Amino acid sequence: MLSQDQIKLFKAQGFLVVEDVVTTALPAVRQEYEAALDTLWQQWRAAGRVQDTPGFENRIIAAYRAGCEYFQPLDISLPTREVATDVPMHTGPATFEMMRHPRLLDLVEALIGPEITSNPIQHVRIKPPATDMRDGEHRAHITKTLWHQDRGVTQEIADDTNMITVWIAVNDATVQNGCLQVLKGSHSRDDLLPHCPLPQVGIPDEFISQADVEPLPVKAGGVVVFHPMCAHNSLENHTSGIRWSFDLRYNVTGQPTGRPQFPEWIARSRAHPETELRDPAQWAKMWDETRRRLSHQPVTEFYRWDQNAPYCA
Ligand SMILES: O=C(O)CCC(=O)C(=O)O
Ligand SMILES: [Fe+2]
Repeated sequence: MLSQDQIKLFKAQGFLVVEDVVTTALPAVRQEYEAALDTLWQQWRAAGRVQDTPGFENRIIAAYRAGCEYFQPLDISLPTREVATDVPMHTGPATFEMMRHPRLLDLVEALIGPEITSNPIQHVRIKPPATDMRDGEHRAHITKTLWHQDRGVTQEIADDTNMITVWIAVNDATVQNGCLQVLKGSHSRDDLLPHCPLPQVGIPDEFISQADVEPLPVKAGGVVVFHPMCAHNSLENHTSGIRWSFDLRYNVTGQPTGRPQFPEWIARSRAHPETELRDPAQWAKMWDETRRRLSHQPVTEFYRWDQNAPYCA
């Protein structure tokens, strides 16, 4: 899947854009999401909150405008703070198949080796146009994402974990609609850059040298892969349509994921193939059990940053 030159480039720069990785998985994923949104839509329509609107993209934008919460029911993880007994999330089989797409796992194997765990820090991000954003909208799943390193938003317990992020473009990601940007050279630093915890965990601008910023457009089906120390953000969506991505993470099996309260599973094992999870129903069940367990537990805070640090003022 990756050439020796691509592997070398990833090691040298801490990120890599690879086109056409999960293209064949996307039609089924789109269909699954259309159906999931349709179920929500029927409820909102029955409650008089939205009008009749055809099309996934139009419905997402109309839902945001109407204040209908589409993010959590379509996300592929539970919230990290409060987990209510009935909090929804998406665990459809097409999405599971995308997460274990052979070309994607070949790419991951080329970078972290053949014993691969699917890390539960993972999200869908379906972003409406910036012109629709409400004042005070800071959620990184809905609006632009501030500069951060993924290691900086994970518990310290995973600081030595060999992990990569695989960011999947479901529609073409462009500078106009809010693609990712990376800070070149950031992955090889010894220490994390400072982050401030509010309103969205982020590295203050004074630590970002504009000359080192590189936007990373990628076509639908392509991915951006990056190292947990590679600082990145995303641009605002200045189009009239949505920007849709998934971000998945994979780590070497047996190492801490950074979110021990959430389920992990073996996506590939050359040594013990019988341990691989291949059943989407099992994946859904793991999350159902996690929801049940966490809804009875106190909330765990997981950021290491102090909002009273001088650079956060
Ligand atoms: O898509 C975005 O806006 C940000 C994604 C991100 O931070 C990540 O994939 O780690
Ligand atoms: Fe990130």
